[in-house]
Amino acid sequence: MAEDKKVEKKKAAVTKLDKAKKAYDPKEATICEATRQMLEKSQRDGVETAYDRAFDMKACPIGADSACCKHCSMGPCRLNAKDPYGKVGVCGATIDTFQARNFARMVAAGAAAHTDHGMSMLDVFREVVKGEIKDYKIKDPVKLESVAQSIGIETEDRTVGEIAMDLYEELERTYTQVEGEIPFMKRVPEKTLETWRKLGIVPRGSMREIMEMMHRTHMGVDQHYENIARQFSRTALSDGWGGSMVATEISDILFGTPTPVQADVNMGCLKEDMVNIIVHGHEPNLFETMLVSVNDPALVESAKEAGAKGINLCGMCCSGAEMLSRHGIPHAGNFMSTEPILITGAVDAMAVDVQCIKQGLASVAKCYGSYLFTTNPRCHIEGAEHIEFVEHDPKACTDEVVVKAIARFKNRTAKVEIPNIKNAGIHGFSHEYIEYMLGGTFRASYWPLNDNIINGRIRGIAGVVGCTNPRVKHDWVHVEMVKELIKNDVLVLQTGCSQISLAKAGLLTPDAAYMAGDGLAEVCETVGMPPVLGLGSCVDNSRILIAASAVVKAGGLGESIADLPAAGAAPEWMSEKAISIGQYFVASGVYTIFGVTFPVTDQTKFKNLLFQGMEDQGLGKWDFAVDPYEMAHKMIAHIDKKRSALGIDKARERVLMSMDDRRTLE
Ligand code: NFS
Repeated sequence: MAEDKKVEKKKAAVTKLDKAKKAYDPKEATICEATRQMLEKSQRDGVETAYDRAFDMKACPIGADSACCKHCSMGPCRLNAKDPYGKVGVCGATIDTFQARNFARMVAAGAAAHTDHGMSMLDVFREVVKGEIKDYKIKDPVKLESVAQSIGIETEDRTVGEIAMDLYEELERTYTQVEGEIPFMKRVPEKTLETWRKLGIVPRGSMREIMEMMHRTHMGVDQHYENIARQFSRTALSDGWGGSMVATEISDILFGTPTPVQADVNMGCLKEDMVNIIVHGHEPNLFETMLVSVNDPALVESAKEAGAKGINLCGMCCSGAEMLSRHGIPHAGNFMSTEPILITGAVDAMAVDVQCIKQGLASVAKCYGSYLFTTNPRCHIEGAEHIEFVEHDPKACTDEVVVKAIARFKNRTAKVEIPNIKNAGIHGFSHEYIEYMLGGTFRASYWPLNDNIINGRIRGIAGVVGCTNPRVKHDWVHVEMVKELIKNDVLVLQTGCSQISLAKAGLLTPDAAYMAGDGLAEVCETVGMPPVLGLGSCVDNSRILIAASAVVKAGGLGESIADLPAAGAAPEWMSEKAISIGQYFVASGVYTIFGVTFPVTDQTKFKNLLFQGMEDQGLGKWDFAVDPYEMAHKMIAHIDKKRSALGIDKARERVLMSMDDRRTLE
């Protein structure tokens, strides 16, 4: 009885607190006008989103500094970040062991997500090649050949089926191999690979690396932060040059290699008078089949019978970014817009697969009578209906989603309010297309890019990628940082949610060249390209690695990726996948800066290893800043440092272009 009273009292306190609490200001939470409108509506409707929860819940300061350990039940142990060496855990573990183990497990989880996604794609590929799956086929045999050749598979006088089977078997080693180097190591510049061999971080197979990482971070195993770091570099490399790269390459072979396509982004892509279906997640197969279902004449007819003008399909997050790149399918918004879009009341069904799916979607969907369907056996959500997507009969799932969406359209009760905002842009810059765009059909090459970097019209290259995060103003950090970079003649390559932030800000159009510095603007105008190139989803960061290798190979900019005037950033990151990506960029030789927060304690040996020691070993290095302009200028300073090491810093001083210069551009 006394217990009951206590609970009642506590409940009352919570309610009182809820009533008294001040809400956050949507204008301060996002620069995305559509998201802002929907957040204001959510406040009017009394519907809670991640923005409310981030406002209510302060991040745990001990966890934020990575100064806690819960790897055994003698703890959880907490150290004092203000006095990091003043105390150790019950087992004697130091702050450096704590941080290295925590960081390593983030890398392992992120790498597992990407590599498991890649493995799913490889499963589909195998079944297609064996003729067991008939709904997909090899759409890009040219890419099949070039990927096969890149890892030493004979292609001459052989059938597509023969090459494909060999490629499958070879790429399976990316996961299952226990000794030796994974196949895509053949794509790594020789000098970069030499550094990895010297450090003992060349990945064997991702399953082995992830397993060993989990073992070594178990209580009482690896307790030297430098040794742990070697294994997390190796694990991350098995993601970037392994699992993620397989995901990208196999998706291109099965569904087509992207070429530039104009497409719209933002919530204005929803249509009030149509059945709206959103696909949100990461594996392109669900989305590809959904595209078939929404075009099925019988289903379209049934939508019309329900009073709709037709069926409207939009993407969100990363599989959305892939469909945007491959087919020009409209994209409705990035990670921090997935709850707000449901607040429009216009979403008849949202089908999700894996990764970055907030559990909170289920309750928001319920508030507006929208369907939320999980489809992947790896991801069920309490409160969401599960319709399993089976690759051997994929249309069964997507047809059912469409049928239910039509029923919801017919019985819509929620008031529909769609922000009337759409932004056009050019997406779909694969590595292959960039090479072609710069060099032309007969001499496809990265040399024109290198030449423009050497002569200083382009100061350097930045990869700006990653999530959005309610701890910072949504989209703002991405947009301001990228604007600052292009203003300073840095060509920006983008993937994932970051690409959508910039597309919404209108920077993925050739017209945006006016925002670039004179040198970069000249190149963009001559080639007809935007100053910001969208390469696709997060696994497509592997395209950036391939492009970096091609730049090294084209010559004149050093011998390894670490020599390039290049930098990477994830200004609004939130996921463990982002940490894995950051680490494989760093291990590949790239200076990489993150925003929001960084999971380390200041003044520790581990932080020093990440922020300086790795560079001393011939790799790249980590950095951190919250302010977008500071981030951009730190990247530029690094690019300039590399330019001066290459002896091309003088070239920038005479960047003014003569008529002759312009002719060489063409
Ligand atoms: Ni990348 Fe894609 Fe977006 Fe972040 Fe999530 S969708 S894999 S993790 S939030 S960029």
